[in-house]
Amino acid sequence: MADKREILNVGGMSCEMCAKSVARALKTLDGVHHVKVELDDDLVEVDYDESKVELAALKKAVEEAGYDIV
Ligand SMILES: [Cu+2]
Repeated sequence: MADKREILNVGGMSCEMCAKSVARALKTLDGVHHVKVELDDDLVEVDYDESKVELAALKKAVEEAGYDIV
């Protein structure tokens, strides 16, 4: 089954470490296959399997890592 691609607008990422933290938080979720952070644009691209993980869980992981879903 094809992955779903979601672009999250994430606030609070100010440097490469932040980008890594967000990417790591998302990648630990089962069903997340690809994460790409566009630091300059505050965007995080996530490819995931909808049957394994919900969008709400992606957002929660970002928030629990200490960043905001805008
Ligand atoms: Cu940082």
